[in-house]
Amino acid sequence: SFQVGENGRLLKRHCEGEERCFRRLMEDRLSAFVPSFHGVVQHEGQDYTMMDNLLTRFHAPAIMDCKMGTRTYQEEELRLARERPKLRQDMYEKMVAVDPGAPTAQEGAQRGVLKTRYMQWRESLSSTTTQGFRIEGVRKANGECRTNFKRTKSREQVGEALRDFVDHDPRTVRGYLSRLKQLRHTLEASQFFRTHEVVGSSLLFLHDAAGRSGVWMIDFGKTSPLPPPLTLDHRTPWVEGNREDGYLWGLDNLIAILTDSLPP
Ligand code: 4IP
Ligand code: MN
Repeated sequence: SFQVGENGRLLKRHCEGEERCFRRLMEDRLSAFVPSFHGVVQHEGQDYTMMDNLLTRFHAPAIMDCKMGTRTYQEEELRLARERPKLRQDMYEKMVAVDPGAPTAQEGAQRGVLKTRYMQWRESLSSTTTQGFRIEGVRKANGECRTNFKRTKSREQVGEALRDFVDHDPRTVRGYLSRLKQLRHTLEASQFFRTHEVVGSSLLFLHDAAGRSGVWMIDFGKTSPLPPPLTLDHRTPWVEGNREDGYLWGLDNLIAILTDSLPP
């Protein structure tokens, strides 16, 4: 759903909610942590969101995508699942491929699972539930790609994957830590962040051999404004109805795990 556009721009399949987030984010103090938004364009009959291609700032970068938060689906999905339950065969198949024992007897007979059930299963299998974030994918500078993090769950497993991503270089870790702490500080003061439920959004990590590194917030397709005067602190545990997403709790854990990976 991505196209590389001209002069360092990226085209992503347009989505109304994401466009609204980008417009608000450009006016927020978080703008330094988000790829710049350049409007919506048409290409071969499709609408695309145009934004900065962050990769062009680096030379052969290593790339990591971490999905933030303890919940990866919107509360709305739960309501839909109750009102109009819809069985997903594709999600049942993705589930069986990872763990043939995961579906219940009923799900096996139906050969289908609800989307929320699938998403919750993915959360508890990975570090989403236990750490408040999960690694979705990594591409090392040498071109080596890994997306098999579905069962990377414990603090130790996550730490090991992070150390491998930075090739055990403490300078790279220090660069990321300083950026992540600035991000945390900015999130805690952001009007946008206080007033939005941020679900399914990722942090994009980039570093290269020249010693450059950076972290940006991406993917706002499932980020939604809260009905005023509701606000979130992004650390309080989620219970249905409170809209909390665990984003900052996850960022706290990510910072702690990276800090622990530094030599004493
Ligand atoms: C995917 O599952 C991700 O959870 C997607 O979330 C989700 O998209 C997909 O739902 C789901 O199939 P795997 O990562 O296990 O393949 P995200 O976009 O946050 O990565 P949405 O955005 O729709 O929840 P479907 O319904 O698009 O298939
Ligand atoms: Mn999505």
